[in-house]
Amino acid sequence: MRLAFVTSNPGKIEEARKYFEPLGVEVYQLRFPYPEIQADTLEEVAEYGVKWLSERLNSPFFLDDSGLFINALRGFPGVYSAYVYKTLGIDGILKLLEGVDDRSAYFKSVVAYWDGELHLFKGRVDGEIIHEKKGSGGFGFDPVFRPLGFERTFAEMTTEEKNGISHRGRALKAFAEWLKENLK
Ligand code: ITT
Repeated sequence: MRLAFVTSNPGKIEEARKYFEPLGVEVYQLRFPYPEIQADTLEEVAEYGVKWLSERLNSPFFLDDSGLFINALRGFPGVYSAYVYKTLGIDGILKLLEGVDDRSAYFKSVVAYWDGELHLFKGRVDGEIIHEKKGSGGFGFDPVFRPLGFERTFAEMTTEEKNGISHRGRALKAFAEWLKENLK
């Protein structure tokens, strides 16, 4: 089976490929820019994107909308994570957290699959924002995010390790289980 992943982010593609490969599912990147509306939740952003794409693509596809939610910043950057990553960057986030004791944060991912109907799969991972960047793997905010119970950041893990505990890995797991049940 082949699955089209609509994304501009090669990091997301790498993670989905590594996740699905052992299951015999090939993931390929479909570059088809879609509008990401300003909304309060990742679910709303994902749903709007899927509806928009479903009017333009003729076969099943999925997308992933995700974000980093920092508790001391009341959930910022959250739904604005992509924009904040491009503008403030990791250094900007570290600056905002200077002198802040509560470094707790979580990543959330909403994977939305369209096959004529919308199916949403979600995942979350809790952790903390460390004080300086560590590691060169992954993408985005990975070098400063250390998941709870681990000594290393996501950027210091292999893709498989990250997938085993990450927000996206969890959403992909729910998606894979659904596919297994529904594509018999
Ligand atoms: P597409 O929308 O084209 O898929 P994107 O990078 O713009 O790619 P999002 O709109 O979902 O993706 O933005 C999420 C941002 O949150 C992303 O750019 C990263 O900065 C950050 N992010 C999401 N998942 C992450 C992860 O697993 N590790 C590190 N940062 C992540």
